[in-house]
Amino acid sequence: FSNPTCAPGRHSIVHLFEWKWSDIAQECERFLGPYGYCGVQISPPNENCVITNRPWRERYQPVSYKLTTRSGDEHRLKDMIDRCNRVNVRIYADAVINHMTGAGGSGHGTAGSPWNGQTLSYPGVPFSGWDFNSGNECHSSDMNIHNYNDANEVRNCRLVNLADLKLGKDYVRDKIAEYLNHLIDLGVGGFRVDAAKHMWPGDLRAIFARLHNLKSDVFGSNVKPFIYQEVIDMGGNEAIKAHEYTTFARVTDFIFGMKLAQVFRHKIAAKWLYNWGESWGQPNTNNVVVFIDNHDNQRGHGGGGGVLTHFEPKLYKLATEFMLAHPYGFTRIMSSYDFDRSNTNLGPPHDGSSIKDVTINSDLKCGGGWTCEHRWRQIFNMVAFRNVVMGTNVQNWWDNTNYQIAFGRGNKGFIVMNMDSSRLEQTLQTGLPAGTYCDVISGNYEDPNCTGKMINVGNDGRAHFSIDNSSDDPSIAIHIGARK
Ligand code: ARE
Ligand code: CA
Repeated sequence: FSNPTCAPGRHSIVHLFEWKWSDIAQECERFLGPYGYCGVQISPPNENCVITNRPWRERYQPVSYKLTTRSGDEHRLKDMIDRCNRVNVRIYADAVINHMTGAGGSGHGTAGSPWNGQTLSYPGVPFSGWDFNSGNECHSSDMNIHNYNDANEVRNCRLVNLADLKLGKDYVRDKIAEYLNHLIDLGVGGFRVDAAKHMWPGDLRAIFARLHNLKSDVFGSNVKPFIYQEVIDMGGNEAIKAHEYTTFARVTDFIFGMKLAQVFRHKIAAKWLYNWGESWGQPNTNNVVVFIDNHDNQRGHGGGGGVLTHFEPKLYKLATEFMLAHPYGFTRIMSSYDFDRSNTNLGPPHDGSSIKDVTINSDLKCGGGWTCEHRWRQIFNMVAFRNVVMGTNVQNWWDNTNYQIAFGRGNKGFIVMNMDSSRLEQTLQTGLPAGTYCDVISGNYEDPNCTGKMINVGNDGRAHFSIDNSSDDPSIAIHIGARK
């Protein structure tokens, strides 16, 4: 389950948070396919409860496994999956399988199914009280999780009062596997597993063992879904460790964004990045999905403060460029919508109860409240850089012993970054073949021209770089796919 299932030559996914299926289908065709993205993490596709003012977080409260949400119905979902697969872009579904709605309250879900969190009745599945953990499994006073040092409590009690499924039961495992298999048969390439820390590894293995192979006309024969589990392990003293989950699928790496934020916020000198990766206390590179921020921590929910987000574009772009230039981990780009940071519940741009279309401007960027970090030039050009240099190691590392760094990827790419308080003027060994290259940070390569800076690499592989530290983009990146 640890193989990303991308089409050849593609190595990054983007989380199109709260996008409609119809917009994602178009985005695959008009942008993600042509610009080399591997895939899209979509918001949970199953029926969820309806909360007043439609906050984004209602989608993390399942009512049933019917495929109707504000993003669209099953017909739209299938159309999106087919259209994305056709242009070599895979769909990864956010699977919320630890719990149902909040325990308490009642109502109807986005597909019209009734639910009752008091009696734990979810007839749309159906699940009833017998299918949830009770005082027999959970020993905390109010059935909620309070003590993250107690593995039993974290896994058998309620995460923020959400009705906790009894995943040890075959019936519950079967229902969840049936849901995931429905998505596999529709053509998805894998899953993000929400709140995996709150499920026993043995229960997850039992569910994953029930999963079908991916559709062979798209993925080839005998290919298993790509699975990355949300396990928040910051390397502290909590009872649950990421390594309990990495023997059978990947985990989301929360140390990554926390540490890079410290570097780009000048708490740790950038020169120390020379051994970025496992040496920084992170899992093996083949066991992680890495990211600068996610939909939770960009708004102060779930997992560590201080991460960089689109609200700080200069540092955010630099950190993302570093992530994409460096070989460690499988990379995920966050694609957000704008929100007032005093209201972390605010849902996506909407018109009454429906999500608004994503609007695209002539400069490739988005409008209408959609941030679309994945369409920022510095970011999509580095997604392409990563595709070009994949399979090579870090070489020709250079630093000024402080906040100016540079490194190459074999003989395929080279990046120079200046986070220091003075100008960078250096002639550096790039490892690249001689030629004139386009800097893909300041502009694009539009065959045969560069719209930004040009860098000349000599016969000896050396090139001169000059970077003003006060520039909005104090970095230069070149690769053999953008050579004049
Ligand atoms: C909402 C309300 C609650 C209410 C509940 C039920 O906010 O007050 O009790 O509904 O009615 C998201 C939101 C939640 C929201 C939930 C359901 O963030 O606020 O609850 O949707 O609507 C832990 C988990 C981790 C989890 C984070 C948020 O370990 O799995 O908390 N992240 C995922 C998703 C979230 C989602 C859920 C799980 C639930 O990405 O978007 O919640 O499906 C330390 C620990 C971490 C812990 C963290 C925060 O860092 O190490 O493990 O993360 O603290 O507590
Ligand atoms: Ca649980």
